[in-house]
Amino acid sequence: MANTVIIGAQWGDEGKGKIVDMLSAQSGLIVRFQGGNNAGHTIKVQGRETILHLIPSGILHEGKNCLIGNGVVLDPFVFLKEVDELAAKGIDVSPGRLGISKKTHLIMPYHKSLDNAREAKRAGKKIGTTGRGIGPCYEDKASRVGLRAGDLTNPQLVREKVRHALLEKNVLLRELYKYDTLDENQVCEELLAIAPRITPYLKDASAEIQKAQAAGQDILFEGAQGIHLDIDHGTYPFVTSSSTVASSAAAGSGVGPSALERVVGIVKAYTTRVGSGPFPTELEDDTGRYIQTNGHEFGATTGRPRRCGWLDIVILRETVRLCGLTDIALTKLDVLQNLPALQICVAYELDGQRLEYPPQEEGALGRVKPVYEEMPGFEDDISQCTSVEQLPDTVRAYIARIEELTGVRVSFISVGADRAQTIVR
Ligand code: 2SA
Ligand code: GDP
Ligand code: MG
Repeated sequence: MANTVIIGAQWGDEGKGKIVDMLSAQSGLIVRFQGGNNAGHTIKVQGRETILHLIPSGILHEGKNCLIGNGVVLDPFVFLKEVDELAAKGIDVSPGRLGISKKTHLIMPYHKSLDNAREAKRAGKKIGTTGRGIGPCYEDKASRVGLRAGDLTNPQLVREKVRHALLEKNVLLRELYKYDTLDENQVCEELLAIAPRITPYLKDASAEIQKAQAAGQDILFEGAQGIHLDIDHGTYPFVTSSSTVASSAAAGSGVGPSALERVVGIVKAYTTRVGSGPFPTELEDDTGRYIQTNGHEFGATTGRPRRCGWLDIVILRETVRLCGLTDIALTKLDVLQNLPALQICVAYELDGQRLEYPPQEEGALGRVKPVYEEMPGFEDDISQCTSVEQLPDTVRAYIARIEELTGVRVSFISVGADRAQTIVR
């Protein structure tokens, strides 16, 4: 199949979990390379739904190995909960097939406190984070004071790092945010108590990937969130704290960029966003509510309602440019059934100028006016279609127009949440 990177081409929740699960069948090793348990990746197999937050979406395929790369931030308690939940469903989550890079940074309880305390303090200017401690954990990584998974084999190092971290963070929590402080001993003891369950999973992830490649296996890199939530290229400051672009798969797992052979952008047939930030094609009307209800657009981690709007080609053009997309997987087409017409945003207008790409100045995206092109809607139920030929002409025209406007081939078409409801072209 070739080593493949899967990324969310919009603002997340495009259906990455479903496509990663499907492509896992042809891969040997599936690797998460950024983000943490802010992610919610849903997989549905024969009607049974599984939502994964940390463990790669390949885990449901027997015999496939999974890795959590160094670019991920890992909440060890959430990891174990997920392991236990999967084990209860009869899935093998033993260290024989699941690994964590020793370099993966750990989300600590004070990261969660700071995430929530900061959001509360931002009042009218909330980012709308998931509250999972993602941002503060990446801050500590960049500040060179973070705890890494590999530290769990060294209790003295854990104690030193926690002491150092709390010296600063407890002052912030108490003085600035009027928030509960954390007890150093309690933080250390709770973490060290679960360490023996985590340490068997510790691996040199880079070496594991090399081993799989040497055995002729293809690697599947599983992105989380979406390109427009990227810390550098997203709608800053309304972004997550990791690098979500395709090239981050290399640095976030420990391979060279030449190992990334194919980049599949998951594109929802419309657009959604959860959390704050500009969203030019947002629909705050009955059509938006129809899409939200029909598409069950609620956060897979927090349950928050997702904002919904028309497909935005301008942001997709930027994704193609930033990630070098080789293919598109178009998802949730079935959700658009029974809308009288479909609008595609093909450009923006800003201060009398037509833009083909999003403006880069902070705040400017919030002022653009979408330029729409109208396409006919469709009434047929497409959720059981198994080939492109079975799709109504109007749906095929919509797909063809997306290919034309983005310059990228739509290689997969998803018409329902189940693994089987996918058309491969
Ligand atoms: P954070 O928690 O620091 O990463 O939040 C920063 C922004 O990133 C957004 N974000 C997400 N957007 C879409 N989906 C995500 N995962 C969940 C899902 C979201 C949920 O699968 O539905 O359940 O709410 C995700 N994770 C982070 C977030 O909304 C902020 O805008
Ligand atoms: P991810 O974060 O990109 O993996 O996406 P999420 O799992 O957060 O959200 C996607 C939602 O859409 C999940 O509930 C999926 O089960 C569902 N889904 C995925 N593909 C399709 C599709 O083609 N049609 C429909 N109706 N639902 C889909
Ligand atoms: Mg999601």
